Amino acid sequence: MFSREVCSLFLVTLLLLTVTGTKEEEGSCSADRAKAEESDGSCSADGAGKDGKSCGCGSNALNRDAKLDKKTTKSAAKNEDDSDAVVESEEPEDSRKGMVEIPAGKFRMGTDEPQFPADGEGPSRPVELDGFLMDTMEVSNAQFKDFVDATDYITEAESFGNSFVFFGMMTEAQMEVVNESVAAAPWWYKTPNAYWREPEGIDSNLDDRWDHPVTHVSWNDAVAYCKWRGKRLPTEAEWEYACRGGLENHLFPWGNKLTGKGGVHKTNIWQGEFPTNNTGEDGWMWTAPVDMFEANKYGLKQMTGNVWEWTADYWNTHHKQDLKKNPKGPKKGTDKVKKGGSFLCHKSYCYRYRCEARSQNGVDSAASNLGFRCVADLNKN
Ligand SMILES: [Ca+2]
Ligand SMILES: [Ca+2]
Repeated sequence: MFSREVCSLFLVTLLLLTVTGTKEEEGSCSADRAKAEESDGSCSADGAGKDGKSCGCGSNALNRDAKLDKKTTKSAAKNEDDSDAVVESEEPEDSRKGMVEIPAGKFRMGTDEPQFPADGEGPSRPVELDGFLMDTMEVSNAQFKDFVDATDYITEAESFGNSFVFFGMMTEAQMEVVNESVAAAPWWYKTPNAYWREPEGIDSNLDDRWDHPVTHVSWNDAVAYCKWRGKRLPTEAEWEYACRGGLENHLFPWGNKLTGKGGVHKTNIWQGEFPTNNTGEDGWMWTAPVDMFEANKYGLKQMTGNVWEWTADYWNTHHKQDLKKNPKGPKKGTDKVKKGGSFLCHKSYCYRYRCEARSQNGVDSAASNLGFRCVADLNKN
């Protein structure tokens, strides 16, 4: 069902015409960050690289107002669910299960060696944070089901009646009902009836994926879930600090080498040529269970890879270099910051499975590769 063989000849042809500029991925990179993986150029905040070509998986283009290759005439219903109306229903003590304490401290956020300067990865700047608790894993489908069962919450993808699905995940029957793709990233299909419980639309289910990360959740949905658990979304600073796991100026949560001894994979990303050849060498074609792969030194799993993770902060690409304490990002904005990259990220096309990497989506956006985890304040018992 979920294999690359589902791609029709037509689609592959379309994509090959669209996708240019991919290059071979190296199996690993130097332990020296300066000699570590090189990217093939900078990208703009909307994912466009040199010559205007997309240089990401295109998921930052998956906003509700995204330009589609065939204009939609269906207006989306507004989700009337107000996250403020979601009542905290769990005992905080129980909701703290599965969390670890991230110690207070100082770190350097961002980098002076940005791979994508237009994303606002730099400059490196000092940040001081209070300690907090963080979910060790991405929120799973089973955990989200508990929330929906208890609250009858309706996600925004359900209200809109569609979500963005990566074409390779769909069966031929599912692809037949789709007639709109994202102009800037044609491997993303606006798929009727796709939502967290039916991630590829019709005839899809979570039978073998209850322990995988929940997807097709908007920022508003994520906020509502965390609130119900008595938690909140992490700020971008908290997320990045936690991702680094106490290491300074390293690319990944575990260090600078992408893979371990013998080429052992450290996270779930894309091997092969994006977007048409997914070898699944790391063991997973699409999402992986949230407890897979090694934890970083703080005990956190899959901070990079598997699914992108929403943060609380509004998107902004200009950062001051003075010391900030518990920064919360810009006061206003439109898009929200997401961190960590996803199973669709490949070095040649979306080298964003790094702690300082960042991207953005609108608050009502949802997609196959976007999830979240929650944090909580230490002083809230
Ligand atoms: Ca993979
Ligand atoms: Ca992740």
